Amino acid sequence: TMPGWAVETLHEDYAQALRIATLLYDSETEHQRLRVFRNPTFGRILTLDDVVQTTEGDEFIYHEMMSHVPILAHGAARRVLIIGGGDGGMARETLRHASVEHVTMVEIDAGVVEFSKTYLPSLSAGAFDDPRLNLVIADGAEFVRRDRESLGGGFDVIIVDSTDPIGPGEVLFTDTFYGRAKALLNEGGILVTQNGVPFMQGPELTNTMRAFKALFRDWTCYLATIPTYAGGPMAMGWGTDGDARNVGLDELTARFERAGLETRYYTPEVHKAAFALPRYVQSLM
Ligand code: AG3
Repeated sequence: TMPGWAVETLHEDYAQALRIATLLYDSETEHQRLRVFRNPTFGRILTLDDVVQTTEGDEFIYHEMMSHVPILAHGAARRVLIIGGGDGGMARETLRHASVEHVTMVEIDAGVVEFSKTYLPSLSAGAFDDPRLNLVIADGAEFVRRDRESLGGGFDVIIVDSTDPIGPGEVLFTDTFYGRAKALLNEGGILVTQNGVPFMQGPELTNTMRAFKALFRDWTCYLATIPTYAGGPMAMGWGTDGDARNVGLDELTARFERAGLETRYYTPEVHKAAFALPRYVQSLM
């Protein structure tokens, strides 16, 4: 053990340690151990079961890339479903799109939402008060069993902002879950998932891509490098029966400007480039 450091042992042979300048919160919720501490480089850091979920310093990369890529690629997304995302960062970025009329966010752990509002207010930045947001405290795997009629319609974009496939998040990586999520997509809808860092968590990507291959006409992953998800770029799974992946740079640029988004990582060029996959990643899918 390293006193004064938060040691993450998500991987068998590799650990990362973050210095705890101030411990702000440490408790067990109904579902997981939740901790928040401050680190001078990354700001406040949220861990669940000792795995880094988000940090004030680098969360923008993850949240911008998981929301703006599918929403701008879709081009007319009105209804978005977020599975997980209790800290509110994904809802915040999604609701930046004036064209998005409705967001349903399904989080299993009310403790994470309540706690994030207090200890990580910059993550949600008011998103929980947006009248377009419908927050549901439920198991995402159960929620997707519902039919679209009972949900007021299908969704144009579904974002799975989960933990890693250990603990409560495990069911969000199954073929059954992906199939049910797909059934809730409108025509041309896009499913985007958090698939870990391929260099460190190869089987996770392989498993999701195998499932997507069977479900979607267009399936792949795209990449973004998030410093505290150590080990190289993270993979975001992408599945759709539409053509959104082929939207050209000029059109994406026009949509981005029309949306008037102020971003810190996302640009239309980064969007296009994120789909360029190194050979070792291709080999996992
Ligand atoms: N959800 C993704 C956590 C992934 C951590 N995994 C890892 N280091 N491989 C984060 C929730 C942010 N809203």
